[in-house]
Amino acid sequence: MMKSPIQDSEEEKWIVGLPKARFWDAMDITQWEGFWFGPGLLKPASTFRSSFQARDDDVILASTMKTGTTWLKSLSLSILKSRDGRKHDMLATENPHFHVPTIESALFSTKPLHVDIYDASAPRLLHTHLPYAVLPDSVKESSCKVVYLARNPKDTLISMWHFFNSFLRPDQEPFPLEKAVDCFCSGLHQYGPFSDHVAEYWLESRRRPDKILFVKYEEMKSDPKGQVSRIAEFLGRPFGEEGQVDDVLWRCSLERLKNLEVNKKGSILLNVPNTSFFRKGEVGDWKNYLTLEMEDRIDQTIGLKLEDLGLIL
Ligand code: PAP
Repeated sequence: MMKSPIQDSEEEKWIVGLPKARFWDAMDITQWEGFWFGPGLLKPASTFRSSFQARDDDVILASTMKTGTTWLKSLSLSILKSRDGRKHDMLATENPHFHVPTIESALFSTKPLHVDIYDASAPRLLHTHLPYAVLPDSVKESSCKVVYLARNPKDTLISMWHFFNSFLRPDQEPFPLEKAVDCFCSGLHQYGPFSDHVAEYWLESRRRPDKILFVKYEEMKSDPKGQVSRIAEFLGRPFGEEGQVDDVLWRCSLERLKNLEVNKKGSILLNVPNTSFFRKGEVGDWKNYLTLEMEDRIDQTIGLKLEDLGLIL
């Protein structure tokens, strides 16, 4: 594995000087290049940025948190590496995050990794939560492909709220939703601001549609066959046989993944239980939680900003 060209001491110095904030009651976050990062992620993010050499046949999945990454990882893995799931179903043996590592978390992990992200077999299938601005130049300049998954901000927030609540002790109250909305609207959360994260990839995907495929979670739900075929074509692996798309969709379905033994126990990363990646997977679940006032705040800040760029989520 390649070493960071930045020495530890130097690196700590630049991190110490960056703006800090508290994200909900969950963690300290640090601002770098206009975005907020959770503890320990800046060093791997800068290592990735400065030393990763993309290959032309790499596939990089990208997303901000809780937009359906686990689904996109499962689908892309099935399209690229586990086409004939009846013979070789990789999802049945390990959690999708095991097979498709999130680069910055993988570099950060203290656990020995099963894949060396630098030496993984081609085509390398990797993921990042990092904003477009901090992707390595080699990712931007090589012919590697990027698939970005976006989701409605209100559903993303509710998914995030449940995710962090799942780590609370039974005697702890959930973080007040009102405050969670405040933080989300002002961009104070891991990989936030949400609108800037989405906007950067959106604009770049419009500038270079052959390089970045922009996918919406809601369209995956309403037209799964169409969207998965679109991803497969973009990755140069269109479906041929009748029934292949249905098979991939079934293997990657929330119902199936949630009930696989491998996802009902254990944790893939830093005590994040595998179960926490699978919840309801519904469009519009926010309606069960947000007041009209909260809805309006998100629409007027994040929603309008994206609409101005021609993006409706
Ligand atoms: P991450 O950022 O921690 O990787 P991510 O996978 O992006 O999480 O998002 C989790 C959301 O995707 C959950 O949404 P919910 O909280 O609204 O339910 C989860 O249920 C949903 N999800 C996970 N797997 C699937 C799947 N196979 N199909 C559809 N949605 C899924």
